[in-house]
Amino acid sequence: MSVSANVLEVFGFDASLVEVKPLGEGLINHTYIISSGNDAYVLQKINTAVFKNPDAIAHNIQLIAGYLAAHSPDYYFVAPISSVHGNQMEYIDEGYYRVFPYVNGSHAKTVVQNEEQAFEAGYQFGLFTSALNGLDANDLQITIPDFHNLTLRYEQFASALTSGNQDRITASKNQIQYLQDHKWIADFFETIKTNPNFKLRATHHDTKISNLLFDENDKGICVIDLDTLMPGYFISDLGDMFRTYLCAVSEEETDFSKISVRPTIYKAIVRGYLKGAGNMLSKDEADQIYYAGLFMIYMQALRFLTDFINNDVYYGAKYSLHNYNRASNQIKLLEDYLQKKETLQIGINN
Ligand code: GN1
Ligand code: MG
Repeated sequence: MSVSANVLEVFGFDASLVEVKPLGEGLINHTYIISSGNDAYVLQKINTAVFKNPDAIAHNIQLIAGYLAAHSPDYYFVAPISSVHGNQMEYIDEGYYRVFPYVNGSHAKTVVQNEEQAFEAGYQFGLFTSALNGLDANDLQITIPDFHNLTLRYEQFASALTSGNQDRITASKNQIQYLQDHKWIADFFETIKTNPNFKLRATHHDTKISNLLFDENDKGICVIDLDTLMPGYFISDLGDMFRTYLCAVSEEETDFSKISVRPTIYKAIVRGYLKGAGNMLSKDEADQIYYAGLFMIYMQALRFLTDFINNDVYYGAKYSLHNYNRASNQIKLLEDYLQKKETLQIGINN
């Protein structure tokens, strides 16, 4: 995929004067870095198979940019730049695009290397949600309906088992059994949905480490990738940090002997998150800090395996067993997370 001169021009760039290169490892949107003299920008093409209403994304970003400017003027927020037509999102040659300024001196990480980084990320994502605590989450539009509705994710998995690729179902027999045996994780989510003490909050929904920009001293600068910002529960954000920071290798790792939960990182995430979140969480919410990890790791295992069984229609695959391996990786992570439950909770006040 390359970027047409037309797209660049709509955002005020002269295609003959800039350099455009792919950026990052996101599975859903296409991201590029535009170098223009001493300045750099990040261009994204929105995947409209996933985000069926890209204007909802633009609406949400504008809403929180205004809210943060009014209520937390010191909060560092990177808003998209306007096109030559004054829009933050443009429909060009059958695609939706937007451009952010590149934050100078920033870098993104793909894995968490130490407790300091885990603390910093926990802190930044906690701060983000608490800065938006006074915003009525229902004013945000829903960019992907039922995105983290674990009940529905389980149903999608169950229906893939009846309509999906039979060879792939046979090949995943053990993984299917494991996920069925752990359906109680999805069932527990039902009690959260009906508990009035679980607040619907402005939730990021994709708190992997690459969605936080760090400076050269490894201090967090700001959170990025706000496409899935919408009403949700805190367990999505805290849980995705557990899912993606606890282990020293990512969901792409196929040597499963390397998959292990690091209790010191768990504690650092929780300490950072609670510092950023302040006293935002209710008692019922704080009681489910450990569950947040079960919720997200289990959901990601379900989503990868469902996609494998459905011939990789959602995530795509670089090789035939790609989503099978990703699902197996997440199951291994879940096993270790369950096994270390006691150790993780020692010294954590919940
Ligand atoms: C997708 O595209 P990316 O990497 O930002 C997915 C997340 C998954 C993640 C797994 C919209 O995020 O929910 O956790 O892949 N986003 C969407 O790597 O489905
Ligand atoms: Mg994302």
